Amino acid sequence: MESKKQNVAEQVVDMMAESGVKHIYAITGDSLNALTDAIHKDGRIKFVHMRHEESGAFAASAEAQLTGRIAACAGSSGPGHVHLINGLYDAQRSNAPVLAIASTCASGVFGTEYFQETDPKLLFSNCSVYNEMAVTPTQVPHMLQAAMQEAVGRGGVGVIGLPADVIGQDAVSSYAATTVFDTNRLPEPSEQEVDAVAGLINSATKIAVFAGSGCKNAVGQLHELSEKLNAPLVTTYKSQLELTKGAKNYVGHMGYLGMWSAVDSIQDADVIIILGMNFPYPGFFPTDRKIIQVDVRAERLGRKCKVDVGVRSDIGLFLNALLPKLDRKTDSTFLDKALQAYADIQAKFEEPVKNPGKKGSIRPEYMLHTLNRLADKDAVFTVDTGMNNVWTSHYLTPAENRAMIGSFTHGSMANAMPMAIGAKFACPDRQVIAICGDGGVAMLFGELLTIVQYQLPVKLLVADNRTLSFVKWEMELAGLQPNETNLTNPDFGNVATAIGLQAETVSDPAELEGAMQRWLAAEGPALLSVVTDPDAASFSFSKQMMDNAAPGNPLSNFLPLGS
Ligand SMILES: Cc1ncc(C[n+]2csc(CCOP(=O)(O)OP(=O)(O)O)c2C)c(N)n1
Ligand SMILES: [Mg+2]
Repeated sequence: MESKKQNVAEQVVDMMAESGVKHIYAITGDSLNALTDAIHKDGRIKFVHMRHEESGAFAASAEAQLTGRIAACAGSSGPGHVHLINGLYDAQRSNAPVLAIASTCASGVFGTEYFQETDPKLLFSNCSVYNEMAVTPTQVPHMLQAAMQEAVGRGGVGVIGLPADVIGQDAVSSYAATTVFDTNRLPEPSEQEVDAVAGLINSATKIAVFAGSGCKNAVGQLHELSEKLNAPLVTTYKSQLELTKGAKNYVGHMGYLGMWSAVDSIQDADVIIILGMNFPYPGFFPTDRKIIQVDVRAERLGRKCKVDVGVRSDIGLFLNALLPKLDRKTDSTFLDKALQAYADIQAKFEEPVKNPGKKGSIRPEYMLHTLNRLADKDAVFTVDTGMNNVWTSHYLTPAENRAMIGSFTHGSMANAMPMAIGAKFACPDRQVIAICGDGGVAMLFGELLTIVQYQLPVKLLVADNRTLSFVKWEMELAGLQPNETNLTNPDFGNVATAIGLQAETVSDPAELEGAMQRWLAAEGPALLSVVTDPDAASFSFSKQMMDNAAPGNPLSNFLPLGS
């Protein structure tokens, strides 16, 4: 093997750039400094200097999810890379192809309780598809190629540990490919599998389709399927924007944030067709119906419910093969009932618009309804975990080409602002709106400074309800006192103004729309803090709970079970 003049850091940067990495979200330090230096000298990758490594991982996760390309983050020795972990869990559980570089202390002192010593292989073992430590320069190109290839090929996090003594050494050239191969060969179903599914469907009358993000490249066929079968189309919350534009048979999405029209469609169907989804709650599925599940990932088949026919296939290829074999259904009784239920729920969702709250307590439903009207048709929304998931789930609509990302499977707080950073770097021409909780925004507050430092024109909406409202509801519904859920907040508008953003706080519902227009029209980064009702809640996944909500305020201030 011949030695090149590159050092290991330069080789790593070269391989990353050749593989399509555009940004690395990180904080430099100690053993990472050589990499930072190499990135600047090379010039093809932008180093995005974050204020917390966790945010860097969230930002990379957002970029990877929006572009489908590999994105990168890095943390320095010990605490630097330890901070990556929560964001990496999110990326891994969102199947986002993310490369994480964990620089660490010199290999000669491993196992000696050296300053900042940690073991990245132990640390990242449960949130990665590939996780290795290179202790010689020879290993670096092999491991780096494998980390990126597995991240792209299996959809998840590839981690490579780079000790301080390795990163500055001469690189060793190798056979390892310098690019990542994203093959287009998607799994197809066999004819027998398609025939088995068609037979089951053709002999049934009440059919429901439950679709997740795996359908995003097959939206036309998905709609055709539900129309041909007069089947209610139910989605996951995560995929509600990407799958529902123009869908005639859409009846809402499933789960605790969803609508009972969707839940009942799944409960009452004789045959349920599940396509490309990883919905987390098994309790929503009946156990005595016929269930067909199709997924590109074989390991997902049968994981969430009792499946009768499981098929490993790309959804588009599967539906192309299946659709010609299906008889068109004529009876629409089951579908009509579901559509009516969905329309009734939508009518209730309109009520907060007529009653938008009072001074110091704006209804968050009204806030999201107004945002949905004013945001760009191709906006990217990032959503914090908490009550904002509820409101976005009810009020955001797809428009032309909107996208929504959040911590939908890992369920971490504080994801929206750092994800908006990654989203804006990934999609500079689109409006990027972070919908943040007051608890969420405070958790990774430092990223406000990152946004100012780069003058990154993201729009931050803070729902200042002075509580960890989602958890307050959790506790109240469980019959517990909602202790430790209060937040003493600053005026977020004033704080953001002091930091250098264009910012405003609005507490009068009559002023919300005007403030929102100013905020969205800002050229640079802008923050709008909205003083919202801490007691707003919605239980639309259950007809009974929705019907029993307080009169005149059907979605809010619902007195929970047992109180
Ligand atoms: C990192 C992390 N810590 C704690 C939780 C538990 N949790 C879920 S939602 C939530 C409250 C979020 O509060 P806030 O951001 O103010 O949103 P709100 O529900 O008030 O709209 C908490 C504490 C979590 N999901 N993630
Ligand atoms: Mg809150």
